[in-house]
Amino acid sequence: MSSAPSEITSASTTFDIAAIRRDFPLLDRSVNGKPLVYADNAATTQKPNVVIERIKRYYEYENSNIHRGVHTLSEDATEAYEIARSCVKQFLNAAHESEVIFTSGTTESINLVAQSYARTNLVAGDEILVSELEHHANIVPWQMVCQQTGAILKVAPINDAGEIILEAFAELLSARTRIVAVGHISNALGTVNPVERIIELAHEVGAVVLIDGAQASIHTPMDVQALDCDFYAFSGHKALGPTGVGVLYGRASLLEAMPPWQGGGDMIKVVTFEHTEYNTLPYKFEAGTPNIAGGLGLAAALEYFMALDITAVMAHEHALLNCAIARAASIPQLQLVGTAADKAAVVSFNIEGVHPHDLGTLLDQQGIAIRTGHHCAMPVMSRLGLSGTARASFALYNTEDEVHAVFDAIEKVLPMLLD
Ligand code: C6P
Repeated sequence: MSSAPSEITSASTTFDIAAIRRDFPLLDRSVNGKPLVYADNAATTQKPNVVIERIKRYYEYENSNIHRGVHTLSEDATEAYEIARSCVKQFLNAAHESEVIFTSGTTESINLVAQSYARTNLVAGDEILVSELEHHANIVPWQMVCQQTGAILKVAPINDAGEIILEAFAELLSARTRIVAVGHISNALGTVNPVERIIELAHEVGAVVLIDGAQASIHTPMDVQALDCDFYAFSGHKALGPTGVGVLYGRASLLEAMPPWQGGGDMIKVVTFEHTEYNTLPYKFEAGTPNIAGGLGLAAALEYFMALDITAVMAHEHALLNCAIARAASIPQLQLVGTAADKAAVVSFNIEGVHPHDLGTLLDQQGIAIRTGHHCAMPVMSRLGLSGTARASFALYNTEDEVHAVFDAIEKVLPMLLD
């Protein structure tokens, strides 16, 4: 590759919260005249300088289409994109680069499996098993496949704490179960699901397992080979990377046998009007010009993350969770929603007599960003008898002071809301 004008470096190679915060320029801004407290990381994370710079460098210096040109720019961009794929492979601990398919995000990754694997392999009477916790992106694509094939969608129940009831899950498994699709971590409640056990149980009945890792990618150790899942989906933008790019990991033996989902350039070897020969993996599933800058930005994000002490990151996020739970417990009107034993740093709650949107709006005036509503998980809300919640979700760059700021602000606006 030709050398770039400047090398991109990251300040933090270990877990140093002050250094980490300096890497994220947006955290410095104020909102409504107050210092920003960004607690909406389950919706999307902020981006470190290395990601912003990587995308800028691509457009300033390297912009070219990939897998097509013989000129230097195109060859360089192609090489960079394939290095980005290797970086994702390393992040996931996939066995091979060909098992890493770039998509536009978790939603597209799940739809790809639904339309390529499930639509062609399932017949009427087959079953797809999801859980009550799922995000709409891990429900609706399966409902669509059920309509197309006559397969049946089964739903594993949760308990009042927001945990999948494993015994009930196991009872729903049978020889008819062809696909199990569950989230690694619930976006609405923060529950960390026992995916290792779920995968084991599903494999015992011969089902193929897709894990929706949108909320897990940078919040739990990642190893698709140790998990032994068949498919794993995640989004770049929830993993410190850009929007519009994501990943589908698939076991090579399954991907090989699956037909392409979309047709177009790059996913073919030979095209005639009589016959088209498809490309090899992973290109068979990457029709058209991909989000090249997005792929490079995602790799920069994952490299940044992998350079950190991941055990320390997890411990830090756990401390934030414990701090949030303790503060929540000190507000009598506040009711936590989702009290699983194993939780990520996502705290969902309601305040008696207060609409979550009203709370979110008043917190925004204090510079605090949280999400309110059903969190694209309406079935879990209805299971818990709620129309929505307020949700504070934290990431590696949040501090305990910020957790306190969220709850201090709730205490401050509460009298106005209850008036
Ligand atoms: N959850 C949230 O605020 P996309 O939009 O494709 O990047 O991710 C979809 C998705 C799938 N599964 C889970 C578990 C998710 O949390 C999300 C996105 C965001 O909770 C936006 S609704």
